[in-house]
Amino acid sequence: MEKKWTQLWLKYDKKQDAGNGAFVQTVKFCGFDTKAAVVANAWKELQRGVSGMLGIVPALAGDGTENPKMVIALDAETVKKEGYRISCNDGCLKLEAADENGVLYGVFHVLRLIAMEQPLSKVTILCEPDNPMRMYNHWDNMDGSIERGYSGNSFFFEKGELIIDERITDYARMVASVGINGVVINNVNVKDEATWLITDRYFAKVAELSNVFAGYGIKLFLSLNYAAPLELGGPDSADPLDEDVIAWWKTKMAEVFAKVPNLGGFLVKADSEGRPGPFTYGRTQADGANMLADIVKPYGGIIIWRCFVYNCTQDWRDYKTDRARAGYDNFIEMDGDYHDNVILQIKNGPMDFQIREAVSPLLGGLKKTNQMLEVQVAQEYTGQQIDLCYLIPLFKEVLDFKTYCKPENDTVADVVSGRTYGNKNAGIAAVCNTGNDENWTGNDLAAANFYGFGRLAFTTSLSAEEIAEEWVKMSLSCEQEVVDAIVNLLLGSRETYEKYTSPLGIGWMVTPHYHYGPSVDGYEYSRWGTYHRADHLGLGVDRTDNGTGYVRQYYEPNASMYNDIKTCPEELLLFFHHVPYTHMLKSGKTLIQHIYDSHFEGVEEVEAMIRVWNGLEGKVPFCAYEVIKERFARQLQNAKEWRDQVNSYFYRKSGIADEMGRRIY
Ligand code: GCV
Repeated sequence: MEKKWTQLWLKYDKKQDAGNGAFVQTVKFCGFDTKAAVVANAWKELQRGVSGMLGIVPALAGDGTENPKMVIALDAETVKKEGYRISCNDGCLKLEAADENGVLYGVFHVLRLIAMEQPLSKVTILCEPDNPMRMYNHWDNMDGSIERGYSGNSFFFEKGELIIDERITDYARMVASVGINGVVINNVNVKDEATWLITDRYFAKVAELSNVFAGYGIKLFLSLNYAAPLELGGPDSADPLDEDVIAWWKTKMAEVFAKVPNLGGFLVKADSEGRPGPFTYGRTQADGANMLADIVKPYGGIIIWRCFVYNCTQDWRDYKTDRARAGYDNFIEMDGDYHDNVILQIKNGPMDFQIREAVSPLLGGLKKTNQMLEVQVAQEYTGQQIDLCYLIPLFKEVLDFKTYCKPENDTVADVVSGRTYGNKNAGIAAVCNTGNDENWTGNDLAAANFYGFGRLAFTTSLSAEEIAEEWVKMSLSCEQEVVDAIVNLLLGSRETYEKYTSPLGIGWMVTPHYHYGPSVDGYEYSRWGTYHRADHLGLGVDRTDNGTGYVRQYYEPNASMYNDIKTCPEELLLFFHHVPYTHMLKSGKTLIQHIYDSHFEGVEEVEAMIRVWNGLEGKVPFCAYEVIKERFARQLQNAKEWRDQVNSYFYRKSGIADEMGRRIY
C-alpha cells in the first residue's frame, strides 16, 4: 500500500556526497550490542539514510575488520548521559556515546550533516543534552479528535482504540531524531475512554505502543484523570488523604507498571478548567501530587503536575482578580513541599500561549521544587498552522529570560535544565502540532516548529536561525538562495503575526473558543479572565502596584522595571499598564498611531512574504509549494480581517484619526 504520510526532514533524498560516502561504508560497533533495540534502530536508520542520500549501503564490520571507516564506541567516562562525541581522525569517523540514546542521537547527527551536504571530515563536536527531560505532549482524544489540533486527526487514536502502525514508528523516528525522550500520547483533559487507558481494556495496545517508543529511547507517559477512582469503580472519592483512595491507587499503579513496560509516569491537569483535583476535597495541589508520586516512586515513575490552575468563572467587572497572578498564587506557598519525583509543569507565560506575554514568574520563583517549562508548538493562538509563525524565537526569548532568582545561573533555561538548583527531574515539554495529515503539520512550514522544539530542547544554545537553516536544508532544499529566502520568511514571521493581531502584549482579542481570527471584545465580558480593558481613553491591564500587583511576583529588578511605565519593555506595555491612546512611545508615535501603523504593516508584510514564496515555485517540492501557497492566501485574508477589525475598533473607541488618513471602517 502506498504511504499516506511524508518523511519530513528524514526523507533522505539524493544528496551531494561532499566526501561523506568514504566514511560510512563500513561501521564497527564497540561496547554496544547491535541487537539491543535502540542500537539496532540506530544502525537501521544509518543504513536507510546513507543508502537514500549517498547511494551506499553501509556494512557492519566484524571484530576482525581492519580499518573500519566509522567506529561507534561506548564512552560513559567522558561523555554525559544521552550525549555523544563525533570526531574525524586519519580517515576514520568516530562516534562515542555514553549510552544507547547517545548512539541514536549521534547517528541522527551524522545523517543531519550528510543531509545538509556538510563534510563529515571537518566535524569535531561534543553534544550533551541541556535538558534531562525533552517531551512532546499530545492533546489527542481517543475518538481521534485533537484538542487544538490543526493538521487532521490523531495518529495515536481512532474511534476509541489505539492505532499501532508504521506511522507510529515514523513518528518515533522523527522525534528521536531531534532528541525527544518522553511523549504523552493523550490529552490532559482526560475524559471518557481515556480514563480507561490505565485498565485492562487498553493495556495490551498501550504496551505495544510503549515498546515502539522504547526502541527509540522514548519513555511513554499518559495523562491521568485525577478522578479515576470514582470513574473506574473505586472509592467514591478522590481525596488524596483518604486511605481507601490511596489503597486504590496503589493497586492500580502496581497493575499499570506491571502491564506497561517503559512507562515514565503521568501528566496531570487538576483543578483546572473544570477538571477534578484535590481542591474539591479541601486539599492542596501538593497533597494531590505527592500522593500519586509516592505511589509511583517504587516503579521509578514521575508525576508531572501542571500549574495551569486559575479561576475560569471570573466576573469581568472584578478588576482585582487577575488571571496572570493565579499560577504563582496557587503554587508558590508550597514550594519545597513537593516530593522529588514530582515536577511542576509551567506554561511559558502566566496567561496562555499568547503571541506575546510576560514570562511566568513561577519559573525560578519556585526554588525548592522541580520545574519544567511548557510551551505550545501547536499554534492555538498563533495562527493555527494556517498563518506562518515560527515559534523558536519566542521559545528562545523565554529561555533567555533572566529571572534574578540567584546571582548566577538564573535564566529560565538554567532553571528548567536543573542547572540552577541541581535537580535532575527537570526539562521542557511542548504541546505538539502534529496530526494525521499527509504532511503531519497542516502547513508544511509548521514542521519547522515540530523539528525546532526538539533541537532547542536538546541544545538550548542553538540559534533560531541555525535551527531554521537545518530544517530547510533537510526538508526543502540545500540551494543557498532558497535556504536564505525560507529562513528569512521563518525568522520574520512571529513579528509579522504580532503586528496584525493583538498589540503590545495585551493578547487575546480572538474568536472565542476557536481562537483563530479577530473578535476584539470576544472575551471582554466573559468569565475567562482575559480582558483588554479598553475604553474611550486607553487600554491595557494595570498589573502594577496600583493595579493587581502582579508585578511583585517577579524578583528585583524585574518587578520595578515592569512596574514603571518608563522602564517597562514596550512590547509588553499593555500587559502591565493601562495606557492612554495619546501616550508617546519611544518611536515618537502615540499608542493609537502605533496600533494603526503596525496593523497596516502586518498586512503589507504578509503580502511581501507571498511574493517571496511565489518566487520559489519550482525550487521546492511541488506538494509543499502548493500547500504553503494556499496557506499564505488564507493568512492574508486573516491578516486583513485583523487589521480592519482592530483598527476600526480602536478608531471608534478613541475617536482619534489615523495620521496617514488610511482606510479605517
Ligand atoms: C487542553 C487552553 C486551551 C485548552 C487547553 C488548556 C490547557 O485553555 O484553550 O484547550 O486544554 O489551555 O492547557 O489545559
